Amino acid sequence: MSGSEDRKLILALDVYERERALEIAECTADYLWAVKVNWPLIVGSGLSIITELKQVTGLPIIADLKLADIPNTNRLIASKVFEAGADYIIAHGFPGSDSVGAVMELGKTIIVVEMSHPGAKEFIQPATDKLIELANELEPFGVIAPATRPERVSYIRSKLKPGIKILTPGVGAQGGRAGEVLKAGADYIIVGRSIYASENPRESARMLYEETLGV
Ligand code: O7M
Repeated sequence: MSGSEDRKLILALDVYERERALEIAECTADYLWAVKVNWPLIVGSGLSIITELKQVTGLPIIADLKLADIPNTNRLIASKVFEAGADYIIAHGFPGSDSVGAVMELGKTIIVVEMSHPGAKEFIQPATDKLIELANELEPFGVIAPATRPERVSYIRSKLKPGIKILTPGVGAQGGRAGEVLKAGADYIIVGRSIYASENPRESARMLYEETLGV
C-alpha cells in the first residue's frame, strides 16, 4: 500500500447512521485519500460526525454541501463547517465569484464545474466553460467533473490551469470506470455505493484502490 499522498480514492459516505458511517470509514481508511461527507450523513448524524470521522480515520474530510447561496449565507455555513474540522468544502460556481470567494476566504474549496447525472446536460454543461473560467480566476484546490463522461474530463483538464485538481464522482453505481477517468485527466475518483453498499466495503475499497495504481 502506498502513502496517502499517492492515493486517489475518495469515499462518498452517503449513509444516515453515525455508527455505520464510522465503521465503514474505519475499515476502508487504509485505501482512501479522503472521506466525503454529504447532506444524507449530516442530516442523519449531525455536523459533529465530521469531527468524529477525522479522529477515527486521520484522513482529510471533504464537506460536500454544494453551497449555492449569497456570500453572507455561504460564509455563515462554511465557517461552522470548517470549525467542525472539514478540510475542504464543495461549492457551486454558478452563484458567482463573490459567493465562491466567501467560502475560499475561510478555507480550501472545490468548485462544481460539471455534474455526473443525465440532467447535468440541461443547465450545468452549457455553463461549464464559464465555470472553468471562474475556477481559473479564483484558483481553488479543485473542481468537480463527471466520471460518467471521461471525454468531458479530458476537455475540462485541457482548459483548466495546471495545479487545480479534478475530482470525479460517478464511478461504479453511475457507470463511470476508474481507470478510464484517471487516464482522461482526473486526479481523484469519488465512490459511494460501490463501497458502502457492498457486502465487504473494505474489499471493495481495496479493489478500487488497486485499479487506481499505476494509471
Ligand atoms: O458513487 P455514488 O453514485 O454512490 O455517489 C456519488 C457521490 O458523488 C454522491 O455523494 C453524490 O452526491 C456525489 N456527486 C455526484 O454523484 N455527481 C456529481 O456531479 C457531483 C457529486 C459531488 O460529489 O459533488 C461535489
